[in-house]
Parts: sequence; structure tokens; C-alpha cells
Amino acid sequence: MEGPGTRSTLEPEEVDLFRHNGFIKLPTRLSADLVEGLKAAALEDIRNEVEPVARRDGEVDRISGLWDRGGVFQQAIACDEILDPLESLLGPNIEFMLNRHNHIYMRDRKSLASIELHRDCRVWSRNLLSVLVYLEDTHLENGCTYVVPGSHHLSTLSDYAYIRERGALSRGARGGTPRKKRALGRGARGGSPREKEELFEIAWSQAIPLPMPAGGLLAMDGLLLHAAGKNQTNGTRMSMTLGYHSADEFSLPDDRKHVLVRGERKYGGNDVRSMDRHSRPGSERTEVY
Ligand SMILES: O=C(O)CCC(=O)C(=O)O
Repeated sequence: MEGPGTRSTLEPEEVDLFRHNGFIKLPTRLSADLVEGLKAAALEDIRNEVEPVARRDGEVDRISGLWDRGGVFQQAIACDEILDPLESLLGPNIEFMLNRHNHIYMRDRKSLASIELHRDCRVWSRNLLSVLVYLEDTHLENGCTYVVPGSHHLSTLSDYAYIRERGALSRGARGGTPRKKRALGRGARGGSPREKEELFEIAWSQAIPLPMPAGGLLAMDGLLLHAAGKNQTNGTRMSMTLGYHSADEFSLPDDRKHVLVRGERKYGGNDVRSMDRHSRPGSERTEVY
């Protein structure tokens, strides 16, 4: 039987598991050289505070805008180890998102980033595929990722604000800044404080930890509830978060928030003037369905 790293595409069973559970550990891994290159480049940009960055207590703990940093970052974002298995989930045409994720976190004991359960997008109609790239071994002690399997199917969580709100409250209690309250989706369960508490407890009680090796790759449905664990060691826990979409028939050729990293864009919206079965021979018209 093939081991991890020897197969580059997903088996149909893995695609089914992804759809069912909302996540899949990819069979590929980044090479040790690429991981070391990424860590070195990230640490240098952190040291030199190369913008855009996020800070905690005045210290840089996240570098953003990875694609625009070029070099080893772009190499990793568009590498075969990520895009080959992604083709099994997204098809042959793949775009990288510049306006979601596109960052590297360096988490230490003090880090509170993404430790609340959250979704990476709010509704299913414009979902994304998140890929977590681990630059160090992650385990229970240094805060591996937690996921709630199947939670991407939960329509009652159509607005995850209550989960975040509850998380923000607990974060506030520990001295952080509570997030601004957001309105719940119409008809969503979890309106009362008690219901919010219940949903939060249910979600966390079903969360499972996913230890991953350095270079390991985790693909998640953007609606899956997940969180980073808390780093309880004196070391760091570095990971890169990337977002991908299919380049589908609605993808605009001049979209400046997405970069085509594999295949092609073939725009097929109804505003394209074309001859088709609805048109009279010799005439052109815009089809609107
Ligand atoms: O690093 C993790 O385990 C989760 C990261 C995450 O949720 C994010 O970057 O949005």
C-alpha cells in the first residue's frame, strides 16, 4: 500500500470523505527543503516587520499578503503538492484567493489568534477551500488544529456569529478585546444567550484534534467549524493558511482578488453575446436565464 507523500491525487473515497466530513488530510507533503525555505523567509519578514503584518502586544505574529511577497511563498502556493490533490476537489482550473487567508501565523504561548471555533466564510453560495500548511510538527501540546467533522452541513449555523461571540466573550474574560456583536441570521437557532451557550458547548464537545507533521497539508471546506489549539509549549507553532476556488464559468478574467494558479479561465456568464439555440440564425443576442 502506498504511504503518505507517494500519491498526488485523491481517491474517490477521499473525495467522498471530504464531502462528508468537511476536511481531508492530503496524501502529499511539502518537501523538508520547501518547509525550511518558507520558515526562513517568514522569520526574516517577521523580524523586519515587512508589511502587511498583524501584531499582538506590539510584536508581529502574522505576515499577510503572501502571494505579493513572491519567491518561496508563491512557489509553495502554486506547487504541485497542493494543486495536484486539489484538482480532485476543485477540478482542473484553480484560483488562489488574495483576499482571504494568504498568511502565515507564528503562534506561541501568548497567541490567541483563531482559537475560537469559526468558519472561513459565512454562507455556502460562495464557498472556498482552505488549505492549512504546517511548517512545524503540530500536536496537542503546541496547539494542533481542531475540527468539528460534518459541521459544514449544519444549516442552523448559517451565521456563525454566536459561536464567535461566545468565543469572544471567553476571550474578553481573559483580557482580550471582545469582538463587536453581529446580528444573527434570520431564523438561525441560538438567539438567546442560553441557546448560544448550548451551541457553543455542542460544537466544542464534538471537536477533534488533528495532529499534523511539518509539511503536512489539511484541506477544509470553508464552512467547517475549526480552530487552532492553544500553544502550551515554549516553542513556536508556524502554519500557513491558503484559500482556493475553482475557476468556474463565472470567474472574471480581470478579477484582481484571485490569481489563476492552474488551468484556465473560461468565462461563460449569460452576458456573453453568443449565437446559441435561442438565437435566430444570423442574429446575436444576450441570453438571460
Ligand atoms: O492554524 C490553525 O490551526 C487554524 C488557522 C485558521 O483558522 C486561520 O488561519 O484562519
